[in-house]
Amino acid sequence: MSMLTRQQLNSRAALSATARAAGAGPHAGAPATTGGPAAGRGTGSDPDAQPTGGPRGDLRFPTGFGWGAATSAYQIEGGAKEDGRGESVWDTFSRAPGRTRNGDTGDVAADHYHRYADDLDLMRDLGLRSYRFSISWPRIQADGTGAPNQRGLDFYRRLVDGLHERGISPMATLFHWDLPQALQDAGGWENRDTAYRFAEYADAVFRGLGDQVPAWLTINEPKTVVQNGYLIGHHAPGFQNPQAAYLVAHHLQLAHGLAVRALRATGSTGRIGPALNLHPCYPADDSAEAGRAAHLYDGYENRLYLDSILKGSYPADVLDDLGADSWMARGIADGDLETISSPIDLLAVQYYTPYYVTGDGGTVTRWPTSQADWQQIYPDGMYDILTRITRDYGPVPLTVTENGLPQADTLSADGTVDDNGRISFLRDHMAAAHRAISEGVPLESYHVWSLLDNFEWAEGYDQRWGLIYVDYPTQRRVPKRSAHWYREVIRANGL
Ligand code: GCO
Repeated sequence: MSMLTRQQLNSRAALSATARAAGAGPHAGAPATTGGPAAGRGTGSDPDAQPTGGPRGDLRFPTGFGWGAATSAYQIEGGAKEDGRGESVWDTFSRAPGRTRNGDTGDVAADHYHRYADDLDLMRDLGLRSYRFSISWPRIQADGTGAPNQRGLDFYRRLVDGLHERGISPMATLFHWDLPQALQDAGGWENRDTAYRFAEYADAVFRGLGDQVPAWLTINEPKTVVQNGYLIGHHAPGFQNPQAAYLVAHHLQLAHGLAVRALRATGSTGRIGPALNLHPCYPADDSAEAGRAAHLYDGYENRLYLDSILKGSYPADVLDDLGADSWMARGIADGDLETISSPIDLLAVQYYTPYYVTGDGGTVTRWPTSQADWQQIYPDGMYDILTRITRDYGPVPLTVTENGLPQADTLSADGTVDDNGRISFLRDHMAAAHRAISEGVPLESYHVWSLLDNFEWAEGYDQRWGLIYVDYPTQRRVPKRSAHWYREVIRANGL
């Protein structure tokens, strides 16, 4: 199977298309026979299940555990033309006809740029201990180069100060996909120079905010840029070029390493690491072919990012599969892997779904899916990925920076949003994380994706991922039932 075909199957978009074409709905697929490490313990939670009540305190988390929630700039801020913000690839992409559902854009989104103070109060009411947000590169450098825009830095300074005033620890992502369009016009992530531009931007942010931000994340989900942005073209910049895709994978990781070094060079005591979406890849059956295919799939999904950052080498099976003449292989310069593997302080894990890989390199759906049909609900996958990292890469401090599910939540006439399926999902995944901690995994914090309903990329506003409902016409916020439940979890420090 060609690289493109496999990687198309590999992406969320293609996965859902495949599932739809096969008529696969919830509960499709046979039960695992071997099913990999988690076989036999599957507890895919039912998205329609009723919660069994509030937290009972049976599963206590370590003292000081960092209960949090996450967002990203383009998905919530709006304020697209304010205070000197430049254009990003997502402005261009979402405004192009047919690229997003209903033609939705992030021009207004949840209007967080204007409502951040109210949103900070909502975070305080939830009792959050940690808030993960992202900084919009085009607010800091409209064209991706040059002196930082003070008004952009000031916005994030106000946000960070507001978090500290409310006792919430800031965790800032430097790049959550909103590349300045001017840099895209100069070749984007295909151009090695973009990695150096990123390091300059990171340095400007570190100097502007550094003393107030204890934890930094470099690149959010490089794999999604590779797969959705450059293989499927379903995300900005919307290309379909497998050679370019893996060169981009290398340059994104180079950018990560350069930013780690830039932070150290400022003398900051802040911590830093990448934010990786990781997927356990299980063989779909017990054939040798499925075992081999699942291993290579794991290479593309996980080891292509983990081995390089944590061990200083790309996985040989993936490099072999790409070929010695691939653009990526030819783009790796001497010293790059030393840069990429610069020591990190924490590894951010984003867990949404497992993959079940067949002997021909395709995938099958085994568990109920959420409104996002690429997402199979499988809490044990959280346990498997966390324990696997510790087993294979040593005791690197871990934070879960995204976990959650979308639902078609509605605001009822009495002003409530009953998202019981989300409560079940979160409870089961938190329990899986707790099990990993109790077996020695150094997991420090957990962030729900997401704090607020927001712009879900190509899906526009149809999928609601928030703990807090956003009524877009009025921008009114309504904490969902899951938000009330989460507040009690935080208060009890457990389930
Ligand atoms: C990602 C991003 C988030 C998404 C979330 C739900 O993982 O794609 O980090 O921006 O909104 O994951 O799909």
